Amino acid sequence: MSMYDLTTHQTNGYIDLRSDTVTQPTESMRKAMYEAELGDDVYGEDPTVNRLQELSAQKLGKEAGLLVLSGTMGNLVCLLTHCGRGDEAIMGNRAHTFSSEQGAASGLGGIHPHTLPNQPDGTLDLRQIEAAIRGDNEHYPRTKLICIENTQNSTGGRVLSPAYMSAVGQIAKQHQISVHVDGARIFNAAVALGMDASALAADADSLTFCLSKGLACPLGSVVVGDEDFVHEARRNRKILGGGMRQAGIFAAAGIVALNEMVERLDDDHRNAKTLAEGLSVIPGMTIDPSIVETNIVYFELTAPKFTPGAFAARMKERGVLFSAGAARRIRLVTHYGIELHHITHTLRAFSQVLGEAA
Ligand code: TLP
Repeated sequence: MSMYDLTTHQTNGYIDLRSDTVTQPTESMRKAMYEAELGDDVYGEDPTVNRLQELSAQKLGKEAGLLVLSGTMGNLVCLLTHCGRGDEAIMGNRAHTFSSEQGAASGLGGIHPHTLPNQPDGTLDLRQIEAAIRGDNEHYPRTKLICIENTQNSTGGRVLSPAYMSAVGQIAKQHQISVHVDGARIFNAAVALGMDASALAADADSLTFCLSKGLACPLGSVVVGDEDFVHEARRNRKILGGGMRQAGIFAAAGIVALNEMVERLDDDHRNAKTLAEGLSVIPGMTIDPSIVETNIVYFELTAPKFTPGAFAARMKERGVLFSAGAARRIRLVTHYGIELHHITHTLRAFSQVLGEAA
């Protein structure tokens, strides 16, 4: 524990705003994991995995679910299921599937990404989507898929509305192609909108959501879709080495997460808003708090005295952790374990460090 005694749920002693992936499992998750009934899931015989998959499908309004190890694995399994080699998938130039998965879709699947610019609100322009869908011509790859990310991480955890999701679904239907939703944080979107996540998945052929972000599980994501899709996705999970045995040991935490950890995401959103509003009055950085809708806050470090790395190092000395590379646009993420008093401490530390720079 650091000299500040800052956090209740993290073991590193920092107010760790690097990501919601740093969350630790709750007491009831640990208990459920200890008590989980297990079987061999490659035989389909782990009752806890089966329960999590059914519960996930039910929450997202789909026929079936498939437990995978990570969001990256879930997205890749889905892309491989929708597309063959040389097929094209439309996605945002700031989508996680495009920028942060090592180009896995093309590297491992031969899938050709067709990127469109993410708008500041996280969406892809509907006319641009329509225009990007290829006609039948022997020169062209075949367009098979539209990938949408909700919430959209790198534009600031932006929430895509059910109306937008269904407009994308309509376009896909007209052109007989599919929609995949990278819903790593779909429950953040649902809670921000005050609706069931199923309303956001209604027009998706597949969706991946993460258990190991704001929902605080130690690992895991779930893919949902119809029975036939999940049957094929299961084959693709296996070829990627994702066939698991007594996986109920962590599926048990997933069940607790879906039952106990969704509604509290609202606390993370409120804390993110408070953080953004506090940051907006500190000289040396710029931020528009009005665009903070969920648990992700981006600000621009304008104080010329600091490189992002030097700034992060000074904040770390004051007990606050965030990632900083070369870019002056810096991300902070709120999550389980970050409470209002941590936000207050963080704002004070920002003021002090940037005050030195004035
Ligand atoms: N995001 C991580 C990093 O990879 C950037 C984070 O800290 O935000 N889709 C979205 C929208 C994501 O944000 C992430 C992870 C993933 C997929 C991949 O999930 P994992 O890390 O479980 O493979």
